[in-house]
Order: sequence, then structure tokens, then C-alpha cells
Amino acid sequence: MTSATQLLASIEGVGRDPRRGGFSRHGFDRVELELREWFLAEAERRGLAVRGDRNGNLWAWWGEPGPGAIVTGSHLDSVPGGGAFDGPLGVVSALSAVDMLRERGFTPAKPLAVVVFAEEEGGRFGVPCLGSRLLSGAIDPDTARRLADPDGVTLADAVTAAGLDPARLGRDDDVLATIGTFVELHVEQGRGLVDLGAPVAVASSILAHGRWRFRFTGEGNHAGATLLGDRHDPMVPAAEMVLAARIAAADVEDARATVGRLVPNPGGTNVIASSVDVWLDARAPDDAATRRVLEKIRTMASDAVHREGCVLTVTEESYGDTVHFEPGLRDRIAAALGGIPVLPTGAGHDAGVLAAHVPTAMLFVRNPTGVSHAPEEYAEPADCESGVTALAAVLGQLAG
Ligand code: HGY
Ligand code: MN
Ligand code: MN
Repeated sequence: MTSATQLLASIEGVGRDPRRGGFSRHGFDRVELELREWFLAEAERRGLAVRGDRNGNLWAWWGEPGPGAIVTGSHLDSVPGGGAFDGPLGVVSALSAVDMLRERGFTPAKPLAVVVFAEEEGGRFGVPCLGSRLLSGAIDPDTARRLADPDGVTLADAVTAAGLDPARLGRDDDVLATIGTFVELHVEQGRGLVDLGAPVAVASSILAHGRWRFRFTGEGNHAGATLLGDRHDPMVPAAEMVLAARIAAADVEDARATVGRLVPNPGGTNVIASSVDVWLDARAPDDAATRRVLEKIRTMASDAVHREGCVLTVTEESYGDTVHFEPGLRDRIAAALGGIPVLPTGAGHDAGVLAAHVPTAMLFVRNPTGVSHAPEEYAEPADCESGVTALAAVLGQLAG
């Protein structure tokens, strides 16, 4: 049996980001394609037959693919400068759980698959859970094909380079029909387990969350030759919008709003920008609250653009309503694992997308600091092994 920690160690050199720290591994880029090769080799080592679906998700099968399959897995891509565990821990734990079950002489009575979803973070094409959204029909294929990365490479170009046919992107009912139950193990992105002193939890819910692009358009000009009164500087309302995000979220219970990405055009030090793109990530316990946060921010941003004589366009790039994992499966798993904690999460996951289509659950593994989407993200080897043991027990029960 290969432990989760050993498997993580085997990819720790892939996609390191010397500028940001941590890892930058994005959908269908050279690094992620290298991780896919690694996954194929690990699957082959275990005699798991790998099939790629039309949307670039990889499925490693223990047994003939068929309806009612027990599926586990996660993603291998990261946010820019992300940690080593978000995504990969779910994939390596699934492989290690297969090893553990095999060593116990277990043979699944149902098909069992380990899945790697494509572009979960949206770090390249801007839409989170892109692979599971395409699989389930949660994004229009034409819209997806036109998604472009910061270099202007479209998803259609990227999947073509990866050997896929972009014309085939889209809902895949045949693959969906094979999934009986999906269980995703993930490093906890928060301090729930640390505060409870437990290594593993089962998930109850995921916050509603969306991403919007606020485009502020003004008048590009010279930083020295343009009097203040003659300016229509889009950076000014953009800056007000960043502050408005915090003010608006603080005004709505348990809401979060983040601006982590702001891109001025053209971006010269001595240049008044002609436009500024600002991306908002807003989340809250339900749809109405999330929309309330968005509207507060939009109103404050609109007032700011009016004062500066600029123009604002807001584009919704992705949205997912609150996810409540199926209580019966949740409680069955919690009981099978001796009554482990049940925790909500503010982080989105492919499991959140699939939960609308098939019985879905998540397991969380303790993260000592709770920090995620940063190089400091961590899980102790002992807790990773507790996660594998828990996942193997769940898979053994579901597929037994
Ligand atoms: O953004 C998220 O919540 C997830 O990590 N993709
Ligand atoms: Mn993430
Ligand atoms: Mn993740």
C-alpha cells in the first residue's frame, strides 16, 4: 500500500511557482498535463482502467464501468500559488484507499472509480468546477468553448491541444448515469476539525457562491499631463469597489466577499488606465443573501463610477446555489465512521456540482491552521492516513 503522504510526495515537484510560492497547476496547461500522466501511471500500477470523458475528466475504473458505480476522487489543478493538498489529497487518498481495500482482500460488488475533474479552481479559464459543470450540463458548451485564459487561449484551443474534440464538450448523460454515489475527500479549508480536536469530518453544506467581473471603463491618459479635474480614471471607482466588497459582506450575516484579482489596462505606472477589470468572489449562506451582497457592491460601484465619469459593466461568470448534502448519506457515513463531526464549508467543490444529480458526500481531513489557497495549506501525515482509512471504510461499505 502506498500512503497518501507518499503519493503526494511523488508530485511535490510538479508545478511549483517560484514567484508566488506554492503551486500553480491549471486546467490543461503543461503542468496539469504532467499530473494527468502521473495519475495514469498510478492507475495503471493498480490495474485500474482509465477512461477520459469528453470534458477532460479522468475516470480510473476498478471493475467494468457500469451504473451504480461508487466514485471517489477530486481535482489536481490549483489556484495560482496554491497549496499542495487542495485537490490532490482527495486523489491520492482515493488511490491509497484502493490499495488498502485490496490488501484486505476486498473485491467491490459494484463498479468503483477514482475520478480527476478538470479545472476545478477555474484558475485558468475563470469558471470553477469547469469539468464537473460541463459533465452535468451546468454550463453552456458554447460559452465554455469561448472561455479564454489571460493569454487569450480559449478552452477550445486548450482541450484540442490536450487531444480532445471541443465540439464534444457538454453534458454527458452516459457518464452521469454510471455514478451511483460520489464521495470526495478534501483537506478542510477552515479550522472546524482543529477546534473540535478530530481528524476527519463529513460535510453538511456548501455556501452559495458566485464570481462576477466588474469592468470599469474610463479614459486612458498621461499621469503627469492630465489635471485631476480632467480625469475619468477607472482605477478610482475600482478601488472604491474593493472597499465596498468588505463593507457589503460585513453587513450580511456570515457573508464573505473577496477581490483577489484586479487587472488595469494597459497597466503602466505613468498611465491613467483606460479600463480596470475587478473580479468579485461573493458567498453567503443562501442565494438571497449572496445576491444582497452583490447588489450592495454594485450600487456602491455605480455611485463611484458616476462621480468619476466612468462606465461600469458587471458580468456574472459563475454561480452556484447553497449545497445541502443528502442527509441520509451524510448520516450513514458519519455513523459508519463512529459518529464523526458534521461540518459546513465555505469552499466550493465538484461534489457540490454533482450533488444536484447523484447522491454525494464529502469527507474533510484536519488542516492544522485552516489556511488554504496559499502555500501554507497543510495536513499532518497521521491525519491524511486517518482520511484514507475513513475513505476506505466508506467505499468498502458502499461498494461491498
Ligand atoms: O473556490 C473554492 O471555493 C474552491 O476551492 N474551488
Ligand atoms: Mn480550492
Ligand atoms: Mn478543492
